[in-house]
Amino acid sequence: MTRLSAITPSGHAHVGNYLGAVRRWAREGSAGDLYFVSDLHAMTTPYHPQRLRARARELLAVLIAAGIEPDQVFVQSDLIRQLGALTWLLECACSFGEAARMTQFKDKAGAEGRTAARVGLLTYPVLMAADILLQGADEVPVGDDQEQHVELARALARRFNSTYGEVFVVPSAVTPAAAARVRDLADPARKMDKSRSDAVGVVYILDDPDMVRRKVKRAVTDSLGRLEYRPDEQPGLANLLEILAACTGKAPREVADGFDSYDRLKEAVADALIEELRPIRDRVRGLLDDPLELDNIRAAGAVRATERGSHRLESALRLAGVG
Ligand code: AQP
Repeated sequence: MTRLSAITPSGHAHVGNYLGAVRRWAREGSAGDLYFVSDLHAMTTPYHPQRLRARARELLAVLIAAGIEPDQVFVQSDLIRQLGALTWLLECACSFGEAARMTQFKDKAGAEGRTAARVGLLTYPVLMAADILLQGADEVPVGDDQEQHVELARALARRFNSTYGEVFVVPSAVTPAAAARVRDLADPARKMDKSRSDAVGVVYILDDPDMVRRKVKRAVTDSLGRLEYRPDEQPGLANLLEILAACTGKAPREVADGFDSYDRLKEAVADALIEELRPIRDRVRGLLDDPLELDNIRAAGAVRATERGSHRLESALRLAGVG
């Protein structure tokens, strides 16, 4: 059984990525799982090439530092030739209407105006289908926002299999067990985001302890002065309680009982986050300072993922009458 998950280098990794995804992958994943840095997905909107390269490297280091086995990781663009070929086959099996009705496309292209949007923004769900189908993933854990993309991958796999011949595993979308949805400390109405330009409410994995403390101290709460876990009425406070709960393994309500002031709670959240992130940050820095180790992990991951997908791609090309 293969489960496939990814993280996009659209910015520096933050505590939401860590508590909500990467730490769980490391702790709860199984040996057959695959994790990749989806750098090609970070190109659908304007981006900076050197920054993309550096962030892809940083995220690969984060996966390893969090405890994911090096033989389970790879970087997407290391498979760009295979993925490019498979994406084309799948694009030729995908209708314009199917791609254009993806909610994410409508949301993101809506902001820019559809005609100005990059074609890659329209077609990246097909690239995502290629990511999944090339590796023969059985399951793809996704949040609500990505479920539609896995549906597309299922539809394309079925269509290709029935039109040209059986080659692809039809994947399922699985909903991961509820995880902390970490919200922005400065704006608890929004989730913590990598690509946010204003970083005051985003705690990055690589932030030093002083910075973490400063951001937590400035976290928006409320003027009610009630130390209770009430996410609807007190979202900022609830976010802090959830973060502390995720770091201590307790329930947010239980955490709330231990404090009598917002300031003390913030101190405790800052302490817990600093300790939670310290070993990860140290290991990420170590990996970034030792390019050889990270290069070796990356190169081995590329070979494994390429080999894993090559027979499927060869069969698909043959069945499609090309190559
Ligand atoms: N705030 C969050 N709380 C909990 N989990 C989160 N994830 C992202 N933000 C939070 C989870 O991290 C994994 C990798 O995320 P992604 O690279 O697919 O990025 P994303 O979901 O689009 O959100 P980001 O990290 O904030 O990036 P941008 O700014 O580009 O949207 C996923 O499992 C995700 O659920």
